[in-house]
Amino acid sequence: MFSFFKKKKEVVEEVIVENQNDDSVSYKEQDEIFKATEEALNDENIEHIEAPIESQDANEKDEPIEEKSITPNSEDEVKKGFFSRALSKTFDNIKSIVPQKKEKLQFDVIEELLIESDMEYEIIEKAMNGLPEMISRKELRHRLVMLFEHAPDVDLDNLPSPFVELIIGVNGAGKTTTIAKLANRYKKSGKSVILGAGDTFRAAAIEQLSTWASKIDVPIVKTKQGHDASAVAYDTISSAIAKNIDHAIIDTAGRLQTQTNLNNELKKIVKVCGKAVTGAPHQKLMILDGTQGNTAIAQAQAFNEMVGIDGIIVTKLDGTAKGGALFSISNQLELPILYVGVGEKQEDLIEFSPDAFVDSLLDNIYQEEK
Ligand SMILES: Nc1nc2c(ncn2[C@@H]2O[C@H](COP(=O)(O)OP(=O)(O)O)[C@@H](O)[C@H]2O)c(=O)[nH]1
Ligand SMILES: [Mg+2]
Repeated sequence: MFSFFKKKKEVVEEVIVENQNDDSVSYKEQDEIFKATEEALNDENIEHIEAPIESQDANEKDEPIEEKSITPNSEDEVKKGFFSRALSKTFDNIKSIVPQKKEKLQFDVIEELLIESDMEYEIIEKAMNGLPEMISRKELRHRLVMLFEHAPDVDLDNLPSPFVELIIGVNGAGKTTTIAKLANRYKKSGKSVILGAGDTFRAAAIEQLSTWASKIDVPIVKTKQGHDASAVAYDTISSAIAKNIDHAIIDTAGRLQTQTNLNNELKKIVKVCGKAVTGAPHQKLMILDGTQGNTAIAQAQAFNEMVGIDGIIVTKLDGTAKGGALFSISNQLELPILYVGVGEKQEDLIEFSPDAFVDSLLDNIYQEEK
């Protein structure tokens, strides 16, 4: 027990040293939270773990929903339908360039429609290099799908429990809404979920996530505005362990006073997650606003340099004609796009599939292949 205590003490000290520039955190409180957590763990009375932090009780695990027996093909058809509805603005734009579906399309026409959909010119050149003057659907499809070569490196059928996801991105990108969508999705598939209100920078952010938590009916760990976000992350994970919860999803602030401040806070959260459970956060997900097209890439690069991103979720694709930015986002960042957000409701999240996305795009300009 002594060695455990000593180990935990080191955690607190390390955190304090690393965070000495961050004046928004009360060390005394942070220390109290860690001490309480430590005691709770030592007592093996884990129910006390959330004592310093206001939280709701975990719900009983939902009965797992029976898996639908759909073949991969029909699943792709369903996804294709989702993409064509959700990306209607992008596709309408493309259709205005190719009003009549064709068997083969001219090189220049394809180039133009990809530019129009906000795909970066460098990537268009790369994708189309060596293609003939008249391009068939098959030829173009192959090149476009290739742009999404970066597959997620998690084994979805074999996730650690709790599976910890840290949600990262600038303010307004759609982080909090996406957390609600993910939570809803996991819950619907029979998994249990806990949320961590780690955007402690704004009171409204904590409120917003709490509202979603009660709407979706999942527990949440939260603290007051200005308090330590990494303590929230730690307690969320500890609570997930104690209550055997499958998914812990942790929100973060999108902007602090300075970039250094944000950088330090994110690094600290990541480190503290790893102290709560080895290997956490298992995924650091970057949320990008799809209406920003390629400008979102620079943001993602900055965050990637700060903490290393594992996957991307692009939001607000329902409101934009810039859906082609998905190609550039994945290709330039060398990261997989895991989901896309297509509305403000909890159901408006589609699992991203390069095949279904490219096919639904090509359906708008090419005749069916014989
Ligand atoms: N149309 C649309 N709006 C979205 C989507 N995702 C988020 N939003 C809206 O974007 C705004 C900012 O979202 P929020 O989750 O608060 O962003 P955060 O600051 O990154 O946490 C809210 O009004 C959301 O309803 C989406 O996929 N489509
Ligand atoms: Mg938010």
